[in-house]
Amino acid sequence: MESLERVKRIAAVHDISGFGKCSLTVALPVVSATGVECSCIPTALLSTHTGEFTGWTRRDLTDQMLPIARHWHSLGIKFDGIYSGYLASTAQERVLEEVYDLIAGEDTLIVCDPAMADNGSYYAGFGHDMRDTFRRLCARADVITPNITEAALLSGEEYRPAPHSGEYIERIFEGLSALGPRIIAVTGVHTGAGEIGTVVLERESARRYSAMRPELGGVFYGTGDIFASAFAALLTRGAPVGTALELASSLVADSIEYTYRQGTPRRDGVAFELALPDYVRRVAETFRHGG
Ligand code: PXL
Repeated sequence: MESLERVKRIAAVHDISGFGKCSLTVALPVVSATGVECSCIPTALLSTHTGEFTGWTRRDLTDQMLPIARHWHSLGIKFDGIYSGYLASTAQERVLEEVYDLIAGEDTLIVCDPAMADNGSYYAGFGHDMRDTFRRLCARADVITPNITEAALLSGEEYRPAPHSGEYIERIFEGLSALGPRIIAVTGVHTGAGEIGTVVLERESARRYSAMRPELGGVFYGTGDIFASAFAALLTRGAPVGTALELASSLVADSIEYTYRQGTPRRDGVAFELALPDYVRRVAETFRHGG
């Protein structure tokens, strides 16, 4: 019988927002749909995400994170990737570092999505101390996936809504490179020609990649999380950077298109469920041909 590829495993460290399709409610299905196992360490439990909702409930789960990681460590569970996102507080920086020490091996891919801001503003309750936390965490990561607001904050560049010139992006790449990650993916980049998408710098080869699609206008919540979840899982499974970028970007673009056609409220999240079957087919096709 043909030998089967070993299923890779990711530990996803994000909050769980019960409604609104972001963080773990996106990471779990998208990582799984990529053919990668998704274990999780929840950082906080909220009733909804904090964008455009008010009155959300929230419980900080800092005290659960290390006991979970210690238990996994005691069981000898190995992780091919650790993919983190929204943190409940800056105090979780130390905790995440300890999680790495407990469950990351030599070859574990560390992916950090510095989820703290969008459209020029910090998320509710966050400020520059969270930026400093993410600067340090990005230094420990192999891959980072900030949106353009987060990339500007982390690199020390001024935030610009749009358009984003090549020269502006290069300055951002330079600032983020100084933090140390090998692969930098900046989402929500507007070229100014009615297009929006993601630009990637692979530092070792100095190669730049870009995936742009026509812009539909406005904010679609959760798309950064969909991109980062797919990109993290594809790289963990072994896809080359350009392939991972194209596949993750198609999933985001298709999810946005379905949402646009459905006309559902933006804050409810995007209809990625409708885009997953095509994504799964493309992923299967990619890995049939060896990634
Ligand atoms: O999508 C990022 C995100 C994650 N978690 C929470 C959020 C947001 C964005 O607003 O509020 C709780």
